[in-house]
Amino acid sequence: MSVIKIDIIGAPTAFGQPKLGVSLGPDAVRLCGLKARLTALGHEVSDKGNVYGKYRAEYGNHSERNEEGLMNFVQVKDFSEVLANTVEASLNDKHFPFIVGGDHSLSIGSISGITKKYSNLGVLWIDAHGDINNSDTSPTGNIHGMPLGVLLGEGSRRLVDIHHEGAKLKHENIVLIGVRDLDTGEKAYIKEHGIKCYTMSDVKRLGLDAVITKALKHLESCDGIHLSLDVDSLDPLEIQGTGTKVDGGIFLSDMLSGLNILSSTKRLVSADLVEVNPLIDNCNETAEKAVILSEYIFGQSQI
Ligand code: EXY
Ligand code: MN
Ligand code: MN
Ligand code: MN
Repeated sequence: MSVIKIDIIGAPTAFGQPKLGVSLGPDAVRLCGLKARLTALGHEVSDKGNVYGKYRAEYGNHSERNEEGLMNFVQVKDFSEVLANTVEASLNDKHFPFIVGGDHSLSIGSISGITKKYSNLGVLWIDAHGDINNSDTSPTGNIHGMPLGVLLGEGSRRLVDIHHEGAKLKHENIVLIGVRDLDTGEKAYIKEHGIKCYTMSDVKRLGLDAVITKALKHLESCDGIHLSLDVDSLDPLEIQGTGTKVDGGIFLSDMLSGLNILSSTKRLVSADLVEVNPLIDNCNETAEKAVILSEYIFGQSQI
C-alpha cells in the first residue's frame, strides 16, 4: 500500500445548523484514536489541530437570519475563509487534507481551498441530504443545507465569492449518493442541471459497490476526486450522534465495502468527514464509526 501524507484538519464549526455539540465532533473522533489508527495503516499522519475563525460555536449559535435569509452568515463566511487557506496550504505541501467536522457548511471552505489547485475537481457527496439549496431555495436558512448550491455559484454572492470568485464546481463533476430527503427546490435543481444522483432507492437496487464504480466512471475526466462524507448517510439504527437523521440509510458494512473500492483507485486527493455530534450520541459510538470509515477511506482492508 502506498504511503499517504495525511493532514488531519479539525473543523469545529456548528454555525451551519442550530444544534449545539457538532463543534465537538473533531475532538470526539480524535479521542477514538484517529491519528494512531491511520498511522497504523502505514501512513504519515500529522494532526494540524482545530481551525478557528473569529467566532466560537461553543458559546451558542446566534440564529438570526440576515437580509438574504441566511443563518449565521458572518460566522460561516469567516470560518470558510480560514479553512480554505488551511486546506490550500496542506495541498501546497503535497499532503492529503482530511477535514473532520463540524457541520457540513465546512465544505464551502474545504472545497474552495481544494479547487485553487484542482480546477476540474470531481466530488462524491455521500449524504442523506442533497445540501444543494441556496439562499433563495432554502426552507430553513441553515447553511449546512447549502454547500453544494454555494459551490455551484448559486444564491448569495457574498457566500459564492468566498476565497476566490465565482462557482468552484461544475454540475457534471458532482455525484450525490444515498440521498433520501430532498427539498422541492433541490429536486428541481438536480433535474434542471442533470446532476448525477444515486438516491437511496438506487443504492438498494444496484448496491453501493456498483454505485461507487459508476460514480467513478462518471468522474473519469476530473483532475482529482474529493469525498464529502456526511455520517447521516448511514442508517440511524447504526448511528445516533448526528443532527439530521433520516431512516432507511446505508449500513456500515456496505459503506466500508464501497469505500474500499474508492480508496483502491488512488484518485482521492482530499476528503471531509462531517456532522458527528457527540452531545446527542450514544457513548461516542458515532465518532468510533467515523474512525472506522476513516480507516477505509485510507485503504484499510479486511485481510
Ligand atoms: N434540506 C434541509 C435544509 O436545507 O435545511 C436539511 C439539510 C440538512 C443538511 C445535512 C447535513 O446534511
Ligand atoms: Mn511534508
Ligand atoms: Mn450534509
Ligand atoms: Mn446530511
